[in-house]
Amino acid sequence: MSRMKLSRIKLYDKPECPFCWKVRLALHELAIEAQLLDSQSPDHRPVWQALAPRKTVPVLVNDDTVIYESNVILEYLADISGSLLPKNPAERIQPRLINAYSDGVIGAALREVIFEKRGKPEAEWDRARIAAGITAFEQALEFLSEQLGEREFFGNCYSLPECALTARFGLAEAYGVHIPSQFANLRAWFERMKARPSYRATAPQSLIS
Ligand SMILES: N[C@@H](CCC(=O)N[C@@H](CS)C(=O)NCC(=O)O)C(=O)O
Repeated sequence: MSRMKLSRIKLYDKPECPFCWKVRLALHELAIEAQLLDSQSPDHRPVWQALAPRKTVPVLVNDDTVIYESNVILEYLADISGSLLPKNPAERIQPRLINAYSDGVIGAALREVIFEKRGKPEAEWDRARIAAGITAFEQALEFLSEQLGEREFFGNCYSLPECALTARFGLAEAYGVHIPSQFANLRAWFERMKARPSYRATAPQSLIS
């Protein structure tokens, strides 16, 4: 793939946000250069907030183009690069569906664990909430495991679900939630994703140091 020099692209970012991480993965995999701007810094916060109607990250800016939804960002990156989604419309469906499942189902389950543990001493954790989140996560993995089967990727190439689920599983692992051994195909898939240069290059520093 040719390396695109598009460093005028800016990404208003937050390292531990799974939606931001999936965009960082996409940028790295596509070799698109972007300036990562910390949305929480006093220099960038007012600009970011003015751009994002729901005050969420990520926000991608490319000249006059402003995109404040991670999935619209991914579709845009796929459009400008010609990669990240299969070419055939019928084959694009599966990666888009798994990406939506990652946001909606996997994300909702993990949120219970991460929001409960984050910034709290262990003694104050609501263990029932954490257990419910882990159960929901493991149930959701059954569908993903079936969908992946013995394939290398969820679609016919590295695409949206690889970005979305790598970020989700990476954060899960950091919060002590692991893929159970019965889902050997998902475990192997995640190990392959972690072995790609994009993983270390885009992971929040707090996860890899
Ligand atoms: N649907 C949005 C969701 C983005 C989102 O919820 N981002 C969270 C961080 S993970 C956020 O910005 N929360 C407000 C904040 O952190 O100030 C997207 O896909 O971009």
